[in-house]
Amino acid sequence: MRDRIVIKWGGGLITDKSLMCTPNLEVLNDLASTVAACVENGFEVILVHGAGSFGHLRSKKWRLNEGYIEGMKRPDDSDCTSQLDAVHRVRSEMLELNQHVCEALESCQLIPHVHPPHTWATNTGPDFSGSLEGFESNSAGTVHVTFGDVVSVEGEKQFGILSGDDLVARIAVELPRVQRLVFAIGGVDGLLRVPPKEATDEDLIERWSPDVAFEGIHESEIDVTGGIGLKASRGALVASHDVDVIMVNGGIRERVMAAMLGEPVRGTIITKKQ
Ligand code: IP8
Repeated sequence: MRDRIVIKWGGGLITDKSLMCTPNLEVLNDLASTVAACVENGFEVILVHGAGSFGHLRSKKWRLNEGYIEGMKRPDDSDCTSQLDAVHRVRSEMLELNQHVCEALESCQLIPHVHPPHTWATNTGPDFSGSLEGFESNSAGTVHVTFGDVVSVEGEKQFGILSGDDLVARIAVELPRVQRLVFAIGGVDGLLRVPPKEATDEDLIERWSPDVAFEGIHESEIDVTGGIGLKASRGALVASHDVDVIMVNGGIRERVMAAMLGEPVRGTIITKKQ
């Protein structure tokens, strides 16, 4: 039985967040090679990816994170006719991003087994519903893959956004033999003491627990989920179940590789509340 590593590829890392539906193919290929190397080292890898410009922009415009809004007016310059139309569009755009992810994995001889959340999960947040049984099976070279998505929500809301950060939390806690959870994020080395624009190398928080303050940019005008703060809080939740959790700069292949293999690396180790 092989040990498992759960990795989250941030949406801001694998897409150009400012341009609608634009993947970052170079980064995807680099990241896929780290998964292949881990599999060669005898680990099972479960991959969860974020949405970036494939999910957040349209979801924000149509306020999909708030659920169904009776009589919502069509926003200016939208090519969708209603919130429900936007739900379908975001789901299909997420499948499109996932296709890029799968192609990168396949080019490294890996076999992706995809679980789109809207087909098996309901409700949002860390206690969302849905069986994780599908992620249990594993044959050599297979990588289970899932991603942040628009899912059905019980009651008046009807739908909502399930973040990949909530998916990794449940997967890392509930599946057996998970050794580590790695967050590969875009543009920063980990959690910082000062805003990223002002930060020097010394401002990286190397070991973080929820009682330590940090500064992170949350692009609330773009993001419909919780940005780096959500990763930190879900990371601490996972750490409280004795799974190692680390956040690294996903743009640097060697760091992602080292983090996945549990080797010392520049980044932020996340621990439970002290
Ligand atoms: O980027 C968000 O997932 P995240 C999913 O993992 C959508 O938070 C559809 C915006």
